[in-house]
Amino acid sequence: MSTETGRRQVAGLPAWDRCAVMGVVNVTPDSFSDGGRFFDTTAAIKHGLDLVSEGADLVDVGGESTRPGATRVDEAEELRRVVPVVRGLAAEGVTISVDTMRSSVAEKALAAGAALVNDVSGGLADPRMIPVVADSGAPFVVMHWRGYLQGGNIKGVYDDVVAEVHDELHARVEAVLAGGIAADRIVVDPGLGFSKDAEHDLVLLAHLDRLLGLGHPLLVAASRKRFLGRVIAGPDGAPPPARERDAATAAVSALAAHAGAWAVRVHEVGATADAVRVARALEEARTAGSGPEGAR
Ligand code: PMM
Repeated sequence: MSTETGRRQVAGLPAWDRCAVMGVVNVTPDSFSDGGRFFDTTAAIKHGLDLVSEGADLVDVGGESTRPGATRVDEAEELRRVVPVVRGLAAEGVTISVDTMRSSVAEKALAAGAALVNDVSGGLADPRMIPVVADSGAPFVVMHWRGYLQGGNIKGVYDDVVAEVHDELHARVEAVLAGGIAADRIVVDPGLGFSKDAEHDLVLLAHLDRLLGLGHPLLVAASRKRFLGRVIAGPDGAPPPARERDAATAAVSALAAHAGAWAVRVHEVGATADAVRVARALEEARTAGSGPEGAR
């Protein structure tokens, strides 16, 4: 799985010839950047369909906010939020990932038509998650996670963030493989903003090649995150609100696609859909330009 194609393809999902665009539907009242806007089932389904028409290849449906300090939603409520939206989007032929740390939600979302399980805890939050996903045969996103974002855990401590995230992800991938999920169905994700500060996020983004060295397709989820607010802050140092970070997000999408990411997870899809196409065109131009003709 060390080839470009291997990094770009996940068994059980459609193959895209470029970095895929994962649009976000947060069915939550309190998510970090879009909480409350798509809380109602009908609005959430419509939003997912809008994201597809704007260029999303797949839609990530989540019912629990992971923002720092968030309290956990209970299981029944998470199911109530997520399953009807997954069912509604699946009926329209949308490729769906379910963003959950609970095996029960993953299981019911898969039964309702989801194709991929995206667990920000990488299987750590719920011991049943890996067996449930293994039994289903669905692909699985293993994100780098150091626990719930409460208290001291909000800000992680690292000597060498790239090496530590790499090694901890490697250990999770080993656990997931041992639990029976096939190697070609595992996606890795650095977990930007999860127990990481702005510097950590930037260093990780600057070293995506190291994470690609894990030999699995890579998902990058930078959309509207705090580190981008910091990067584009005005002269007074105040970060713009989350919804004014979409141009910066699209810039990260282009860079991540260029670095070889399998997919980028974003709230605003249009600009990122363009960005990944530009990255793809450059890739083609590089290949065309590397022969004797193109070298002129
Ligand atoms: N970040 C959030 C939610 N889900 N999933 C993956 N795989 N990686 C992430 O970094 C990630 C995620 C938090 O973002 P949001 O609440 O602004 O959508």
